[in-house]
Amino acid sequence: MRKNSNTSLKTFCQALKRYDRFLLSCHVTPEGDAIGSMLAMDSLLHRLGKQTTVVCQDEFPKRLPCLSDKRWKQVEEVRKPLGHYQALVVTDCPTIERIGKVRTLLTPETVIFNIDHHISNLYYGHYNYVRPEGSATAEVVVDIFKGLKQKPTKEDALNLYVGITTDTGSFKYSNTTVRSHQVAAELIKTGIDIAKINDQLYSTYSLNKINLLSRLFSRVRTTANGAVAWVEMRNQDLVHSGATYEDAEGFIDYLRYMKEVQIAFFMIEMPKSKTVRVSFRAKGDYDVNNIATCFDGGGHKKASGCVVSGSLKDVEREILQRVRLELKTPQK
Ligand SMILES: [Mn+2]
Repeated sequence: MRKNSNTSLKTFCQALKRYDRFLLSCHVTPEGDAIGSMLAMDSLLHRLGKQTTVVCQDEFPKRLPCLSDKRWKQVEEVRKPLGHYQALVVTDCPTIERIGKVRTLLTPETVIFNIDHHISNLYYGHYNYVRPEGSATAEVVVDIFKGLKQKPTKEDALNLYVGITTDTGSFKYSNTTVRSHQVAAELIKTGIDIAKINDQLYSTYSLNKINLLSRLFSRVRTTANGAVAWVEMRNQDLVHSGATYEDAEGFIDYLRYMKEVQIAFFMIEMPKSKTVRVSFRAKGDYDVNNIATCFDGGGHKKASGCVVSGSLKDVEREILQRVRLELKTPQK
């Protein structure tokens, strides 16, 4: 029976203890918070004597060399018969669709544990522990460690710290709270090397990436006296710069760094599918979760995304229209 609402920490932790064979997964195109949270949950369940398998639709991202890929499996590599796994732990996914092809490993009997911090979460689990006030899912996972009376090891701390620091933009975004810092402080006490972690996370650019960025920078557009900024990435940009899709990750933050900008969006032309992936950032009172939701996407107030079908030109027009509406009526 699905609950469609939050489960108390106690009930959530007790329920975790009842099962023995777990799959753990996170969203497609996984990033620091999704992976760090999932790996920490894997370690926690392992310590409680559970059998666990970590599985994701996509490859382990190359840009996270500070995290370990040794537990990582893709769907084709999971050889156990269907129904072998009793439960699935999902981290950082507002909807179950976000795990992509991992859904093919589930049966109607699979018990779903949903751990997340997205405000747009649909409470799709049999057990849901969703804390939108958490800066990162990793912060929510720390509660679960406490609920099960376990302390993060140094490796768990590394995984969780990466989740928090990447989701808070190195503790700069408005989702950063006193608690994010407190949790980070606890994690740092295990002896993790944060200078090294930060270098591994951010000092990673290739010349190809720099060339891609220079193409994108040269085309940034603004409207509404600079309150809205946007740019599109075309397949051609990758061909000419030799860069990859991963190299474009985080580009939207540069738009956010512009002084007058209140709402920024970044459109990526997807190969062959005639769809455009759009990410949004907001400052001040503006809410881009609202905007993404209009296009069947979602996320957070200050950071969200969606996939829209159509040509870059059409999508740009539709998005700009909706962005202008938000600019007129900011959500408090
Ligand atoms: Mn997250």
